[in-house]
Amino acid sequence: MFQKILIANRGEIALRIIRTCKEMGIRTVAVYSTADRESLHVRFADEAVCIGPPASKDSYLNISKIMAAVEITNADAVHPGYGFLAENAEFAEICDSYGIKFIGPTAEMIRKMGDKITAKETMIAAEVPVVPGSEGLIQDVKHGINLAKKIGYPVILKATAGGGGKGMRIVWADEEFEAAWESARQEAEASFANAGIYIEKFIEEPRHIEFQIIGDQHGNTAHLSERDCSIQRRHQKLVEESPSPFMTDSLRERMGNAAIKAAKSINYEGVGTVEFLVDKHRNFYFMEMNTRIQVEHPVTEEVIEHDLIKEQIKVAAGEEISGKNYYPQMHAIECRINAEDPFNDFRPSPGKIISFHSAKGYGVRVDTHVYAGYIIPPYYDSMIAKIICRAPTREECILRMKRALGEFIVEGIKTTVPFHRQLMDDERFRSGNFHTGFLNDFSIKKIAE
Ligand code: MV4
Repeated sequence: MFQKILIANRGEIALRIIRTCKEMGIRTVAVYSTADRESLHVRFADEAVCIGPPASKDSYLNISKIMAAVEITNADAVHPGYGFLAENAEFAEICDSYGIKFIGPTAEMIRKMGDKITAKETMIAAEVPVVPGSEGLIQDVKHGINLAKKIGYPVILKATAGGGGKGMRIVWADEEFEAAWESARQEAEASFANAGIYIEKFIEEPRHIEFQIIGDQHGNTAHLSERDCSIQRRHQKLVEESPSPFMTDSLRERMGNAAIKAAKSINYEGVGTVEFLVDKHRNFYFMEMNTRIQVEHPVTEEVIEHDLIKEQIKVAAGEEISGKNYYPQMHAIECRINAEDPFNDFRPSPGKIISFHSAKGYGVRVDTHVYAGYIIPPYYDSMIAKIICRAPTREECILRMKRALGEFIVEGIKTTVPFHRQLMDDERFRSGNFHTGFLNDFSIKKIAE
């Protein structure tokens, strides 16, 4: 087992990793920018190293500074968390060349899944269902229009270097194709320095259902069931839950097998997530694979009763897993609390937290790095807490979440708590009958909260 892990991240995930390391008897090193001097991850780690000024590119994204921190503290492994360098193949490679274990898959696996066309080709070869569409990139407008005709409108254009909605365009007819293609290319080039675009049939009103998977270094792979992440706004997830209200035993069996096939096709090592689109007929299609621990991993932890960070560290250290799948024993819902104003288009609301009262009590978990007096810096993402509730049924879980949201009090900044309170009361949410377009129709009522 590792002696000392450096956590190349900040915020709640850095704390989350430190907690598990402590329980495993592993020493921890925090790194921090000058904006994060007062952060809890700095206080709770055994050692802390300042790696530069606030801008991410000069600190949390700066590979040389992180490697310097690894060297001076003698860490033998790096946990990248999510975001920042978590899916940076070059970083994984550099760790490897220094003899430092990158807690995650190999650089090659990250690269294969990072390029969406390569990922899709890999899935086709592994016989994992993918959305019908072009094999390879669109060469020019004429080629694209021909493909669109063959696939049948509506189609969706996607950036091969993308993910998360950037460089995506829906096209409904020939006449719209050229303008959509030009703007998708420009956006992809500007965002990823890669203008490659591919085309797929546009699946209307899909659900986003993802499978948590785990693979060890001995060839064993298992799935840990699904999370439904259909409640999103501009490709930012706001609520996740497990099991999916849309799931059936037979669909879970089929999707779980597909997720395992996807992971096995690249001999996947570590924890990862296979994302699927699911249409109203319960057809499912591989969308992408995330080669990191995700924000919403606690939802799975609560329903299968395992610490995923611990499992991740164990497989990184070479331990073998049983290879058996895990099924939800409970219902769990996570609400992401962001420092944003839900009454003003979710505008960021950084600043000082004057008072803070967390939600507590039976079946409630809050993962957060904030406290009364903490100043939320404007440089990083706006998530300040995750409230995770669990209960035997979805109905009880929603009631518990309402109760927890009612006692979660933050003063000094705006948060998304009022949005979640209204969502938990929404008939359509409560019915479980929603898809990824749900929040386009949902409008928050202006009330004094
Ligand atoms: C799609 C799709 C419909 N059809 N692909 C959004 C982010 C990126 N990961 C892929 N996305 C989508 N791909 C086809 N062929 C609809 C979406 C999509 C979406 C997917 C999951 C969650 C929320 C979404 C919101 C809008 C569009």
